[in-house]
Amino acid sequence: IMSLYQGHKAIKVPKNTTTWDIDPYSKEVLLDPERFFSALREKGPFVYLNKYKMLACGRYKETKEVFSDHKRFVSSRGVGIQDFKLEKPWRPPSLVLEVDPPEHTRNRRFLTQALSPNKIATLKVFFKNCADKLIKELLQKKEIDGISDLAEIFPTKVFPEAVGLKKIDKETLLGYGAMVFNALGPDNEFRKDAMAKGLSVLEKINKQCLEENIDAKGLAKEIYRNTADISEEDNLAGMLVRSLLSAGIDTTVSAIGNLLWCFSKNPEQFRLLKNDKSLIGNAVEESLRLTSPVKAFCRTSAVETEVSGIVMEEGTKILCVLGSANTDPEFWNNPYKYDVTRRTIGHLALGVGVHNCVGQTLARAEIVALASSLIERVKSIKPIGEAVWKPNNAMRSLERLPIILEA
Ligand code: OVM
Repeated sequence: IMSLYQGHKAIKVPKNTTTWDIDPYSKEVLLDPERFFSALREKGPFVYLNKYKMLACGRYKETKEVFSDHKRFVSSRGVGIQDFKLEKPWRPPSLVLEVDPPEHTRNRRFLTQALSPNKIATLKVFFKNCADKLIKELLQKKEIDGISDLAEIFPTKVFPEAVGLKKIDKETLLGYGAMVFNALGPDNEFRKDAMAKGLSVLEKINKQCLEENIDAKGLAKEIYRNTADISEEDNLAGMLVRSLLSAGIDTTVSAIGNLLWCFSKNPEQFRLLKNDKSLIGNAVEESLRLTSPVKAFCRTSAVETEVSGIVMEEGTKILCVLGSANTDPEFWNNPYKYDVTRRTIGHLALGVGVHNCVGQTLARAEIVALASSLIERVKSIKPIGEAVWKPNNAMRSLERLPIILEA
């Protein structure tokens, strides 16, 4: 008899698997993930979470293996702890994030076309001009909050314009992002808080996805154009635009905040960058690796299967901790060091396999534009107070980062 537990099947402890009482979604863990990561890796290829009756993995090898095999480890049953086969999700499932091939392959192609490197290339000057303008303004203020004055401002300004969103404000975008990512966890205080803003945000988001509210020049219009023949089908284009709004804001806000955190904590690395601008791309990759803005996604085993000697039953939820894989000492030398000269290749911050981040060219273009402005215009980034992290069931982002930008 199958019992539903925390929205998924309560699995039995697999043979040779350590059990663990920790709550990965507790405030303590969310605010200090690195201790959780190293303990998770120490305990074996997979651990059994007693509190959730599911598995978690945080070693590079197994995290990559699970993520790379979309046939055995599906996304269509949800990439949070809820199993969509057993419980109704809070919103209609995403047509890319929460679906498997072959549907995924077809739907993703519409996004790939709209977000292709040559389309993004035309946006780079716009991003850089916006970044320059913002940094110039902030240099006047000197003492700033790296999050509310910078990380939250930049993507919420450039992204809606690039995508061609006519009717959307920063608070709605950030509020929706908080819902989407906190919804991946259990129904704890963080999920409840995010959902409390609920209906009004959802209404605005759905409205924004309609063709009439989309600018003719942006990337979203491209999606409407490319799906024109088949778009009566279930609001296909609108749902794909919704994916841009879900995945495009919180992620880059977090990535930029975390990059500033890396810079402010490692002034010698910032100086290295100022002396050699060719390292910028790598400095961004290294911040993605070290801080993994999307900390974890789940997969669900579609069949009974085995990984690294651990046999898991059908319907097993696995919390794949990307942030932990990205700091696994078996794979990375000195993994907790922010090192802009490291050959940062193979990190899992943007996923791996068929679901790897479809917006990554756009995301990187935004972050690199901002990083370039910083190293060109700012002499140093000094912390002037405690960095405060913001608990979130799936993201690793800052609430506050008091810094001084010195010209
Ligand atoms: C989506 C979606 C939502 C959240 C994250 C994401 C990181 C995608 O709705 O398609 O990818």
